[in-house]
Amino acid sequence: DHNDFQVDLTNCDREPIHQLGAIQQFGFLLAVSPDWIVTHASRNIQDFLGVAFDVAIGTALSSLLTDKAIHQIRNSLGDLKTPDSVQRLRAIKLSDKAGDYDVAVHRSGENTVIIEAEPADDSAAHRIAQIRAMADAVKFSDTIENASMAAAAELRRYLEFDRVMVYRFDPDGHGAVIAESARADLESYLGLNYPASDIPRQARTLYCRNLLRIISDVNAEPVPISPPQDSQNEPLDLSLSLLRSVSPIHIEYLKNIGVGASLSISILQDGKLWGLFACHHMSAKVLPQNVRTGAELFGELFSAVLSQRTAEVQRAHHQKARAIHTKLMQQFAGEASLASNFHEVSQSFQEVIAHDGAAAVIGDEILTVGETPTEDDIQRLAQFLNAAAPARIFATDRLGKTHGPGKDFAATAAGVLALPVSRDPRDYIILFRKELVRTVNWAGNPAKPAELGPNGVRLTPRKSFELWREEVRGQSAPWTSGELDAADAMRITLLEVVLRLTEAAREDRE
Ligand code: BLA
Repeated sequence: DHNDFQVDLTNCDREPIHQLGAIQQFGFLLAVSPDWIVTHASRNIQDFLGVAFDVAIGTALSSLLTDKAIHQIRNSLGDLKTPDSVQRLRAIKLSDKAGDYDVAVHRSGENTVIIEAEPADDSAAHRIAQIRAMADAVKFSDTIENASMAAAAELRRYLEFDRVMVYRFDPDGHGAVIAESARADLESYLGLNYPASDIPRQARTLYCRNLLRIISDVNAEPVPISPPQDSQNEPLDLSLSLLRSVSPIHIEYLKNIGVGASLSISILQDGKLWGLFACHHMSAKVLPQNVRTGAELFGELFSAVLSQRTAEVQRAHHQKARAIHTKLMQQFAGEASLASNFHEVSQSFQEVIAHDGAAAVIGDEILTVGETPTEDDIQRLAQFLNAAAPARIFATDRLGKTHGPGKDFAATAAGVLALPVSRDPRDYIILFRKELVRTVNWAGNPAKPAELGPNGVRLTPRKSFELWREEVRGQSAPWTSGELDAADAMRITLLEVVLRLTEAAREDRE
């Protein structure tokens, strides 16, 4: 039974956080079937609609809401563009007994429509005007770092929150605070790293579908939804819900760091979660629907600017790689072999892909420039590449992890980018990057994301974001995706060149 799931630190990734069977208290929820019968209600609907939840369940929606309201809700369903769309209605009168409500409507599965409502709040409508200037601040920033800093500052002013951070994920799921704007008396989190377990996988998946997550009061009691299950014995799927209640572990986490309300806005790149605007308020805070919508739009704009900047960098890289292609073709115009030209080739590479040393493995011959491992080490590396890499480029910033002997020469060559430049036998051009010993500042020891909690059985997330320094060894600067693209283009160029040279050599023999 889903509702009996006991979350602890070993099963965080499996907690069904979209099916907790409860909502936050700042609104109410109704679920209806295709024939507009109320199948579920949050237990607090009495406070809003003047009808007890157990009376409402099983009755027609029209016994709770006015025909006009139902008409508006039904129409909004027709406007849903994708299965994950949510429609928002501003200030509608739901019943004769109550005032105006801001409403969110979406489908949950085939047979359920979820209606969430909160008292209409127009008090911050003037803030929407700020969004124009916020957009400009981001659009006219030259780098991703500056755009992030500008965005954090602008968003904090707009939300009137105590702290806004840009939290960026790395490929391992760990993350770092790359920009921050915070109330002057708060300790800064800028530059701190956090383990992947702080935001479990299923939460990250949800944030790709539902771009704004609000937790309005960490001290509020969740409001149960009744009944806990539907006719298929399943709890309601609240993936796209605005009011979705929160895992007790995450609530503890927020309390531990003194946060009263939190808001996260997803930053997506190519449909994947690149990062979050992580926003904290030190006391409880409910944000009106129109302010949330503005913030969500701003997040989408930021994502678009990010894509644009990334594309610009890639384009510049691509142009450089094409220029090198032409140059390489010229270098090999005559009869010259790869071996006799290796020095020039490695210089051409240096212009697009910075490296500390390079080697060419051509048959039994090994040529090197700059700082490289020994010939024996390179020979063994080539054997490893023959087995490990198919006919594509191979890149790692921590060779020792996949190729054991690499550990011994990590200081000179922790990073390896290898390009196969012939079919059979395998010849390679290999670029090396030396180890870059760096210090990562973690918020607490990442290997120990928790301590034993007061109740013994359950663990609580660590109490402190206190600085914990880790020295990272055996790693080089990473090969960027632009560099990898360029390397692949150059591999193809060289493959052509080498084929042509082989061809020419054969003709000479004949
Ligand atoms: C969710 N964890 C989150 C979220 C953030 C963080 C931003 C999104 C929800 C929100 O806005 O509050 C983590 N918050 C951070 C980090 C910083 C920050 C890293 O401000 C850095 C400055 N959390 C744990 C452990 C578990 C866990 C050990 O630390 C599990 C055992 C769970 N975190 C957890 C869960 C959610 C979460 C379940 C999802 C909450 C939800 O959306 O329902």
